[in-house]
Amino acid sequence: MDEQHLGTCCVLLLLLRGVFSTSEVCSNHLILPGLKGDQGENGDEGDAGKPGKTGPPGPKGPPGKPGSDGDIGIMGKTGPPGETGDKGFSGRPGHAGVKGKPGSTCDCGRYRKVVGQLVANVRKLKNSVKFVKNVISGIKETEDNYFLIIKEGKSYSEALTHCRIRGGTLAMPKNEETNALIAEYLTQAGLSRAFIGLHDTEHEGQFVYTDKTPLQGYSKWRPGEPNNAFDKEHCVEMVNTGGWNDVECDLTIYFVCEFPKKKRSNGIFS
Ligand code: MAN
Ligand code: CA
Repeated sequence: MDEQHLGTCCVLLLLLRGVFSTSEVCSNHLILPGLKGDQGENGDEGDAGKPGKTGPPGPKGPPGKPGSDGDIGIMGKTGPPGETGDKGFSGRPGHAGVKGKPGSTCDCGRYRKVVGQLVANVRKLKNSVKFVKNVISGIKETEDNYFLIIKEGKSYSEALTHCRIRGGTLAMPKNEETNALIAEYLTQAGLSRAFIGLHDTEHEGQFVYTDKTPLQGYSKWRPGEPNNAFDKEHCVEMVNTGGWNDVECDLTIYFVCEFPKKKRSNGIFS
């Protein structure tokens, strides 16, 4: 092979560099370095760098402006009372009073006492007149008793006292004959109701007469009575049909007294 062919062969070999090893192909030949290539293109811009470390804290800032005023607080507790003030000045003397009546030589205290007694007696007399007026206006009787309607509104206990201080008690109808007589009496007097002497103030539901005796096989309760309405009814009224109803003892209504014609065996009127 001539020198020209040898050169051509080596150029080809150079082109094949990177595919085959030159030392293997051209081991017996001189291999010259090629020309320096053109400058390469600039590379792409690199990625953003990693964030830097947190710096040290900055210097302390200036103090802020004072805030606006707060709301007014709740009123405090009342303080303890102060000490008593000094006594005021005396007022000016008042005008002179009117001249008194001429004095007497009597023992006035004694007369005043007598007048007081007279006033009390007049009051008693007035009550007696009222009672007698009632008697005159009508009285009913059975074999054993007189019955009298008292047209004065009183509570049960006041009514009972009224009858007792006159020697009687509240009416105690213990049989149909007496009950019917009192009922007729109420109707004639134009009354619709009146207290009679029956109550259960000591034991609820156990009615006794004012002489403390229990019902004696006779009663005249209206239908549905006694019902102790509102748990407050412990005294008894009779209505003008003769029926009985338990009512409040504090009611103020007329009432019927009963007076025995003769003393009872124990010597008291009961
Ligand atoms: C009604 C009834 C009676 C009761 C009176 C009270 O008439 O309930 O039983 O005594 O009311 O006013
Ligand atoms: Ca009742």
